[in-house]
Amino acid sequence: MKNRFLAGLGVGLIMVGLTGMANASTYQVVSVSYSDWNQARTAAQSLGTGYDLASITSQAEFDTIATMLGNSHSNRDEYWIGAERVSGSTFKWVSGEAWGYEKWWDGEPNGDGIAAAMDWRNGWAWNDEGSALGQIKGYIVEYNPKSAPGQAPEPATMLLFGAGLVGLGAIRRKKQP
Ligand SMILES: [Ca+2]
Ligand SMILES: [Ca+2]
Repeated sequence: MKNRFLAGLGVGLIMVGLTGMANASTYQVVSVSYSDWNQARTAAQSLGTGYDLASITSQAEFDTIATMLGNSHSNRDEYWIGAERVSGSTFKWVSGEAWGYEKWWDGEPNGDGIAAAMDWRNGWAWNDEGSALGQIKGYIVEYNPKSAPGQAPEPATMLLFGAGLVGLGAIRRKKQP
C-alpha cells in the first residue's frame, strides 16, 4: 500500500512538474525600427493565439525577462511590454491579469505616452513612454499557454495527483490506533 502510494505520489508530482512547464510562459525579444506601442502589440499578437506583449506579474517573471535582455545596452534603451495606461498612474496588463506587482524606476510613471517599457539605466525597470522616441529598440513577446485553449494537460494531471492524495489518506487512517 505504501509503495503504491509513493508511486502514485511520485507520478503525481512528476505530472504536476510537467504541467508547470507546459503552463509556463515563454518569451521573445524582438527588435524593431519603429517606436509605436500599438504597432508592436499588433506584431506580437500576429504570432498566433496566446501571443501578446509581455504581462509581467511577478518578480520571477521580471527577472526572467531582464536576464533575456541582458546588460549590453546603451543608457535608456527601451523595450515595450504589455502595460497599457488606463489613466494617470493606473495601468493594466494586456493579458487581463490583475495589476499587482510593479517595477517602476524612481519618478515613473510620470505621464508619458500610453504604455510602459523595460528601460535600461544600468539595470532594468519600467518607464511609461511616448511612442516616438529613439530609445525604443523593440518589444517583449510572451507566449502564455493559458491564453491558448487546448495546450495545457491540466485535467489528467489533477486526476493523477488526486490519486496520490487518496493514497495519503489511506496511510494516515492505517496509522491511527
Ligand atoms: Ca506573464
Ligand atoms: Ca516616463
